[in-house]
Amino acid sequence: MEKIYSRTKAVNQVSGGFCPGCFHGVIVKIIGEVTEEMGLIDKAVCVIGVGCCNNIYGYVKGKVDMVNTPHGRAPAVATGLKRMAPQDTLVYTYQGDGDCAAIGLSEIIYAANRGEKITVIFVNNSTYGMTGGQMAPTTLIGQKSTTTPKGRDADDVGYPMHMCELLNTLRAPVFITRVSCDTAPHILKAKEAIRKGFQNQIDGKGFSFIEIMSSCPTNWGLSPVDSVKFMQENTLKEFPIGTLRDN
Ligand SMILES: Cc1ncc(C[n+]2csc(CCOP(=O)(O)OP(=O)(O)O)c2C)c(N)n1
Ligand code: SF4
Ligand SMILES: [Mg+2]
Repeated sequence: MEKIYSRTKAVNQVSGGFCPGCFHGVIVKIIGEVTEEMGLIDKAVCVIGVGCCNNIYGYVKGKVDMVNTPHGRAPAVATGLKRMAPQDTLVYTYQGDGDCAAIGLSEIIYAANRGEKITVIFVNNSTYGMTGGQMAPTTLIGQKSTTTPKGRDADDVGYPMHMCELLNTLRAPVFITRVSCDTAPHILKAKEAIRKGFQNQIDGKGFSFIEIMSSCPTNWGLSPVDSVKFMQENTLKEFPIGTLRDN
């Protein structure tokens, strides 16, 4: 599988893929920047989950190789790709919290436990954005969703799941970190975390997991500015940013 083309840009200059104020767009941009800055455009394969993360398609189409996977199965598909492709292929998944922490929980746990040499970019916006705002595993206690109209009640549906902490119980992962998009300095740190996750693959190290705290103004029913406030006053308290492991 040898690539015979050469490109200079990792992201198309298009608009309209995401709702106004949604951080998916920012995350796609910084992934593209890191891919370009590290000279990895011709080596990258983006393995896309199902959800609003699917909209990455329009941005990377024709720029970076990609595979669209069934809901939750991105780590399994990435495993096959990484094992079969030349060693220097950069395989990363782009997944939401519904995709990665609900329907795909088994895939992510076992890929991490096997220490697959892939990078997982996990966007936590505490909701099923694409399908209209149902409760996700990461929905906060008391947070309203279409399936918890009175707010999430732990007695009924349990507590928010912390994917970084869960994966940190396994031995194999080499890099587990939680970053955020709520401020410009945090976005720069998120970009550095993506760079580190990609560098780990170049260096032949194991599984890297980057959780990026995000928002969903549309389904939270808040303006973009109020969504950031909600993140700072609520989501980031439940999901504090920080690196749990860096081997
Ligand atoms: C097998 C299967 N079950 C359910 C769905 C419906 N579905 C599409 S996206 C989605 C949730 C996406 O939420 P998340 O992964 O958090 O992404 P977001 O849109 O919030 O970025 C669901 C349940 C589906 N496409 N396939
Ligand atoms: S529905 Fe939510 S997660 Fe999806 S693009 Fe709109 S704001 Fe972003
Ligand atoms: Mg989500």
